[in-house]
Amino acid sequence: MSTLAAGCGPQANADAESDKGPRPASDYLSQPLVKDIYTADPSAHVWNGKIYVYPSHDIDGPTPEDDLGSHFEMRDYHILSMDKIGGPVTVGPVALDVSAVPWAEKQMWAPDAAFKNGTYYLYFPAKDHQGAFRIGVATSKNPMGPFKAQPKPIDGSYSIDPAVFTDDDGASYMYFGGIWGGQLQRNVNGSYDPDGSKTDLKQDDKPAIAPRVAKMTGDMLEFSEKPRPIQILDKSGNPILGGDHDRRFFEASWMHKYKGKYYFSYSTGDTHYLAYATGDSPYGPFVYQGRILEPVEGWTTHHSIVEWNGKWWIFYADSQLSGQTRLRNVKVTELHYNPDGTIQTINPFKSDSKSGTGSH
Ligand code: FUB
Repeated sequence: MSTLAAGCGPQANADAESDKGPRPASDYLSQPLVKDIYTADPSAHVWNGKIYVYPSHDIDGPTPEDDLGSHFEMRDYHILSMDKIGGPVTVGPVALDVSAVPWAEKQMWAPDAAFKNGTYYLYFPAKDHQGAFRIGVATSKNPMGPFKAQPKPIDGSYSIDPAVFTDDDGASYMYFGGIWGGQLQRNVNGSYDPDGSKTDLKQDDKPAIAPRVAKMTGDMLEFSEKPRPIQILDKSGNPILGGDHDRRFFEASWMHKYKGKYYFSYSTGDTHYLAYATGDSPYGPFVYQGRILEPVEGWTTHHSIVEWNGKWWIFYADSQLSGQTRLRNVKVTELHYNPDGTIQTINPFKSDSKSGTGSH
């Protein structure tokens, strides 16, 4: 996750823009939800008619940028809430700090949350004291926290970016994983390989490293099964290959259901797209359909999709406020489906109008 590695995409775009000066605020499709703190990786949920957003809390740390995302040095979480989209946004107090998580050392990356039987669950990745990303869970009776962390990470968890989806039958599933700094490539053989020289498997002609899914136990605190790889196929039924950087999974899983179909969406990382694939089961396989969001300003792109007030919304992030990859701000805009269930591609800038078909 580095601007250093990106030869194209938003950073190249941002560099070109800097020659002309910064973009005017009016050119961004939507404006930052909050300006008091830097936020990214927004996981949105609607509980009791109110919208809660569980973001990463970006801070300006001292570590230089690298391909492993070492410059994302987040230490805590603050929850955002709003009564309606477009209304005032409340920034909650610290909901969980890394110092209160016995197993975690640093880098509290993209979280998600769930609700069941009167308890809210905050799922979060962090590096343990050996430098391995694991996924933890913390609980609260209040959606804004504070959350109390379980003493150990979820058994069998690894890598980053948990997204927990609850199906109509009440079963919950965690989708997770991320390559490069997210370490998925260090976990493909069943145990953590500390070799930090790997960013991905570098097997361009083989199926790309797959994101993972695992069903949760009834108490939402553990996996009830070993995480399984998720197949993302092209329309001919062939797996998307590792070399297909425009379409292969990189990080930032999200799952939502629309008209009975399962929509698995994700970031393509170094090509900076949010893409999606659809299927008939929460386990997949999923068939690649196209792009949801074109590259934003900043290196990363990460999102959630939620229904509120009869419309569908995508929460995402860019670097509008700071101009820096490590200091991001979350945003929201409406998502539109075509009659055949495909999603209309969104362009995050008004001056570039080639959005609307979802046909990439
Ligand atoms: O915010 C840190 C990491 O950057 C997230 O976990 C990734 O999804 C990317 O947004």
